[in-house]
Amino acid sequence: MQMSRRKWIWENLKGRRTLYLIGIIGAISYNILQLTAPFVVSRLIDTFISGENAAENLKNNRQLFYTYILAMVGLTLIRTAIVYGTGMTFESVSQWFLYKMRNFLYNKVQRQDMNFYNTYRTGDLMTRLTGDLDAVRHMLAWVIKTIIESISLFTATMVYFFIMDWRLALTILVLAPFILIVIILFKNNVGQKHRILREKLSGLNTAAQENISGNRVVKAFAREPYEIEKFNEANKEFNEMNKETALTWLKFYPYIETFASLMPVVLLVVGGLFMIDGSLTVGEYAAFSGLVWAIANPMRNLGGVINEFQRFKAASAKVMEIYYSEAKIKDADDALDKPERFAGKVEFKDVSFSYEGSKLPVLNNITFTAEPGETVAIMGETGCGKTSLIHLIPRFYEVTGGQVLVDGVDVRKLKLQQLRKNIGLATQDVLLYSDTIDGNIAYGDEHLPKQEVEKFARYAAASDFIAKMPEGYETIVGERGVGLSGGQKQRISLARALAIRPSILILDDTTSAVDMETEKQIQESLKNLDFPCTKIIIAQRISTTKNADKILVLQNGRITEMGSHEELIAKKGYYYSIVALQMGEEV
Ligand code: DUT
Ligand code: MG
Repeated sequence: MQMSRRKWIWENLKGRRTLYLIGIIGAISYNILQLTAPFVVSRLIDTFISGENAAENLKNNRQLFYTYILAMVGLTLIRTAIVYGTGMTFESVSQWFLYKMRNFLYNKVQRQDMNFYNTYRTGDLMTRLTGDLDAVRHMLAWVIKTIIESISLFTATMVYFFIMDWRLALTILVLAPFILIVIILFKNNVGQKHRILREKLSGLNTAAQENISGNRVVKAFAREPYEIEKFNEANKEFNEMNKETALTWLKFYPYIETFASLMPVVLLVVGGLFMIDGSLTVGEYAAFSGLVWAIANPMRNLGGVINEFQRFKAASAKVMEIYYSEAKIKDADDALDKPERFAGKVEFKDVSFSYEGSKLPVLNNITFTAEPGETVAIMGETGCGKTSLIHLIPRFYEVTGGQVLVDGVDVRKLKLQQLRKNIGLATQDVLLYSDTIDGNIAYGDEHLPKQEVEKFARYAAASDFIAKMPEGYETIVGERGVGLSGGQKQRISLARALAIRPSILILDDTTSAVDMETEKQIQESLKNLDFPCTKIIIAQRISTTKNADKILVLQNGRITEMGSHEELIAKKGYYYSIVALQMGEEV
């Protein structure tokens, strides 16, 4: 359940609440201390300069004079110390909050399911974890502090004025409502703008992120000018919205400024009149004129505070959305604990599946079993649902009908972590990290000894080309595997999948980009792995499928043929036609 903004912040300040409250108290106290200097000055003036016995006091009561001066210096020092301490407190609490929250959100994002990643754009997520989160920190560090400062200064001064002369204080309250009205108008006006501004920033980040990571496509199509123009467009929109938001304040500012500047004038005139008619002493008038800024400044600050607050509101909504997002696919409360290695039996029972938001079923009535140690090959034309099918085994998506069972247990009843640790998956579009080849292969098991890394590279027929690289296993591959060929990347990704010694190995077209000879080599080592393993292999080549224990032919999301190589040839259906086609090609 989503809490209100205030509760959310308070909840997440747990651990630093006391410190934060100390900061707030600090801000209140140093603002009250602002009054001491004018107060002491008024005492000084009335006692030693303009009061009835001023001359006499100055002569006989030097002691008191020095006390006043010392008090003023002392209080100023104390005040400075408090200002410093308070600033440090707000800064450290807000930085602590930022750090904690960013880790928490990153964690959240990491644990989301596929649907989440299909919904949110990377650039938008990045904006939430950086700019938006920083706006929340700014709220904690600056906005709240400024609000506290303004309110306490204003209130303290008002109380002091009331004590000095209530009529004078009332004069201020007559002007205040005008300022308030302007402020409310401004708030409504600027809030909407901040929401749009925030979307524009996210759009800008998304444009940059997509263009940079997709730069090879951009280059291939020589679309740089188009992309630059597109970015320029996003940049311009952001820039214009930014200007518009800033201008909103400039539109309201003159009114606030007029009232804020008018206030001292009115006060000084009214105060002057009171002094002339004797109800205000010269000292009091001095204190009072020395404090009119303490009334005017908080009014001036209000605009900035409200502006920042609206920015916070827009940003925090985005941050809180991620904060409260829940992965739909997660461990069931009564999930089975199965810490031991799985046997590797995979069963589909009348499974149907469609992607969220689309009614069209991608898979229908899929039923088959892969016994532990068996090899099941899946074949079928592009778009028939092969990748969708294998993604149901590690429970990347939830079935819409039927059941997927691993070791006889519905995957929805297994712990995700335990289930996925038993599955080695080499995906269709290979993603490698900017790390060494060694680091990429050992991704699933960081303590994998070097000989093991090399062994799995050998299994994946990758050791030869790795040996030829300048720094061998220590060669750093660029972002997403730049610097390697498609087939090389596939082989590293295969070695990575093997390196966790999975009970279930899933290969999604993993050898599509390697040559026939290398593929034969890979098939050979997959047959002779030194650990038991069920293999589910999506492949287009007969050379891969023919040795499988079972071949599934998928057409339009349905299994239309199932059996061994020989059985399916005898059937003279789709599989047979593919065999004929590929044999013809090979000879
Ligand atoms: N599909 C979606 N959303 C996705 C992925 C796929 O709607 O996130 C659709 C596209 C396609 C169908 O599901 O019509 C099956 O896609 P899949 O990727 O499973 O097809 P494939 O058999 O793996 O095709 P290929 O051989 O091209 O990899
Ligand atoms: Mg696919």
